[in-house]
Amino acid sequence: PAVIRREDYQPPDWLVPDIALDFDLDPATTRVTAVLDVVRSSAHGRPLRLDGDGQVPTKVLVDGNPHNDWRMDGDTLEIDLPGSEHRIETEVAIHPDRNTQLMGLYASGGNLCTQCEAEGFRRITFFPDRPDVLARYSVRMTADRKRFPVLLANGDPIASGDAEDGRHWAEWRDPFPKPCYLFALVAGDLSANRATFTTMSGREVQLGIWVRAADLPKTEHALAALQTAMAWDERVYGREYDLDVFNIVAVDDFNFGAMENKGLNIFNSRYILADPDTATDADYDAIAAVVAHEYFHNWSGNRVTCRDWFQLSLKEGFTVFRDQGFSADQGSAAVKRIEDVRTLRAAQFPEDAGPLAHPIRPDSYMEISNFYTATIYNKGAEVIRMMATILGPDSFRASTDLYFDRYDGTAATCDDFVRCMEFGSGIDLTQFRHWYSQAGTPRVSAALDHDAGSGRATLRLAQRTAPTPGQPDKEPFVLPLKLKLFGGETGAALSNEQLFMLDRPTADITFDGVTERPVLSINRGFSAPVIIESDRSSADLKFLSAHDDDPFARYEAMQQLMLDTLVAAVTLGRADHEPVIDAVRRTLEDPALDRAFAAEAVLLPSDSFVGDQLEMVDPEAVFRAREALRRDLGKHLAGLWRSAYANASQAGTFVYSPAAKAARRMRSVALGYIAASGAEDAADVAFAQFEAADNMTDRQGALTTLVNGKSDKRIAALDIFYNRYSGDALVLDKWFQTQALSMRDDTPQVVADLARHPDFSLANPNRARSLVGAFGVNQRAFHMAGGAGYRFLADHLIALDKLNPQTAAKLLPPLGRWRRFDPARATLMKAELERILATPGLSKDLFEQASKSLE
Ligand code: DPP
Ligand code: ZN
Repeated sequence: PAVIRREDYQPPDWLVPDIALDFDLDPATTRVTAVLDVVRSSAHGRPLRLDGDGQVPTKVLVDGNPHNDWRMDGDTLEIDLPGSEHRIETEVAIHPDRNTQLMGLYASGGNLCTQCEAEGFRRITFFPDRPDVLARYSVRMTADRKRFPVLLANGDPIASGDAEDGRHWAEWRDPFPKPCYLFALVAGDLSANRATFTTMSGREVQLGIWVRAADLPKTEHALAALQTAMAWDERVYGREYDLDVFNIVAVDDFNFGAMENKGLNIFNSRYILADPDTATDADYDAIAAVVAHEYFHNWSGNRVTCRDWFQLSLKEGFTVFRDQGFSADQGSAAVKRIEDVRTLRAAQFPEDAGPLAHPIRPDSYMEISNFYTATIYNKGAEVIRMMATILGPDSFRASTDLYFDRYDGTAATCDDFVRCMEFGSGIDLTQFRHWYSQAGTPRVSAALDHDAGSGRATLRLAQRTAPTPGQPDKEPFVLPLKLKLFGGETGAALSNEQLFMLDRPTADITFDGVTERPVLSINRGFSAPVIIESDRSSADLKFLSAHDDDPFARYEAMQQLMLDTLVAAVTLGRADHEPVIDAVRRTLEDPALDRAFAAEAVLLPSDSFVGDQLEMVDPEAVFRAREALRRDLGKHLAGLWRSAYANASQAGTFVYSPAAKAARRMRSVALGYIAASGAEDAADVAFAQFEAADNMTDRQGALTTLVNGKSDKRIAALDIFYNRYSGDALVLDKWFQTQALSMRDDTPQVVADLARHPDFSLANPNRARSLVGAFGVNQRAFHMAGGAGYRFLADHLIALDKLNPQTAAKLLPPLGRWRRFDPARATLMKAELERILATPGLSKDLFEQASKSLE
């Protein structure tokens, strides 16, 4: 496949100020007529080139007349045109019910819907499918009235009426010029939960969340989140909504989480539907975050869009940063930061350390779908966060105002954004731009010396970033590091928090008047997305975990203490569990601590995060070390876990409030430790919780504990769960996923059996991810000796590639991590990558991921 390079960008030869689309909708064959007003963009003689995907036009008219000067160049329709402005009409026939890629126009649950980002619009009609061609759309749809009573598109509804043969039609118009990736239509049998929102200038917006009628009661949370998000974006970023309607449609078959189409968001139903019986607290939180994210795109993405797909992080990194800020404001900001950093470390750090590493603004790609990554999204958000930190809140807001103002209605670049940060603040970000061009996670070593005699402490900092594919040498990054010193004896603050910019390979910072032995608190709030290497002792980490006044730093000290302990256990074969036990005890006993924070702080780092710290991952040794520490924590603190469990078992019915969420979280964490201790009644306690639960958080928490344990009660619980929810796809996903994530010895076999379960299907992306995706990130099960896990993943990727290459390619990365494992495992993993590459008819999606993983 061809490699597309950022440096080859050329502005479009032809612009399309207006497009009128006419859809004669039918699941088997839909006829699409497109009328494009095209304008030659400069004095060039090149033909008009319109992207397609596998179709040939059934009609081509130029200025109303049949036209013969056209040809197909592969999938591209090329038309010779004499003048500088023409009206082009094409017609194609497409087949939604055969569209298993879920890109373009497709059928889901009897309804028709679209997904066009990144390059799906070309599967609907011929068009310059690139984000810098902005058009005003008018859309007419005709469809069977019974099957498709609701017809939605972008913008505002204009007119509707009856047609012949039981059909009806509707017209929509979107006054805002937009790139074609934001086009959407939906035709279906749907009902709306409606509300209004009055914007800051007093306009009333009609809101609608469209679902199957039976699902209407599950849309309340999403609708409330939408209203909250609209108000938040006005207050925090000064952004007002711009159309008279805002619709969201939930569909069951969806590659992404959701899509920000102008005025008509289309969502994976997992990010809309919730009630206490079927959704966990984490689901509720994710729904609010994704609803906000897609809504925020109306400005960061739609009003200001991307010049080309290399700029994807311009909208995604910024919008993730915006949704993180929104979520932080809805509950515990400290816990939200912990969760976001955990996600970054679980998904992005491994990407940066592996064969698929790329900068947040990549230089090349074969298939853009492969670049919807944790790097573009989550590291992209961290890069925006660093600029916000460097600028300070007022300058940052002035700079985002400037950005929205200056680039409204245009297709911009990452550099345009950074330049607005510079203009708005007067701060030079020249060197900071390395974050856009260089991949890899910087490592910062921090060594603190103290001379008691002179009262001087010296902090020696050094940064280095390992080579990544195509980038052997790195320039130093600008790292905003928040620092503070505490007295190791008195616990007093020895300095104020300071923001130090590490912009050279090394730097020394001196602190005077340091009269007692100092303890270093560094990268507070995770102010830079780096790995800190410091030589802090267990005693110092234990101290910080109890005394640091930055909640993230406190969490981090505990994590580091746990990691050091687990790494020692794996590499030396023994470890002293006492400091961790002591630190966890203090956290549980500290009455001043928010329970939500405490529940996160006492969790051990995941198997894979421990593995990431090792020269070479030994999955079984990591598993054993972690289990041993869990067992000791469970046993030594048994009384505390029991009382934490009892205290968290609130009476009364379910409420979704920060305090109730914190209690449920602590309850599941405590239950996990009670089970880890080997207590004889653990399975009974878990099963009782499972049966008595009036909400999914408690029910799934108990199920997870049982599914990780040895008791036969897990079989009963799984059966009860399955039967209770057999009609609910989103909950069945949890049933598959919980088993795929189990730490039990038999997980590979269980997963292989589940892949033959009648409810398993690769055709639905959520279901594929719930089993195949979850298994791939279960470090112990996936890497069990013999390579059965590798074969399982490769078999399913090859099968899924034939249906939905985009979703298949996203599940490949676990196989690409072979360099991190012993030669026996590495050989088996490489063999599976080679087998994938040798598959006839492989998609470019999977080809790119597999071939880069072998390089
Ligand atoms: N729908 C995806 C997102 O919002 C891609 N834009 O991130
Ligand atoms: Zn997004």
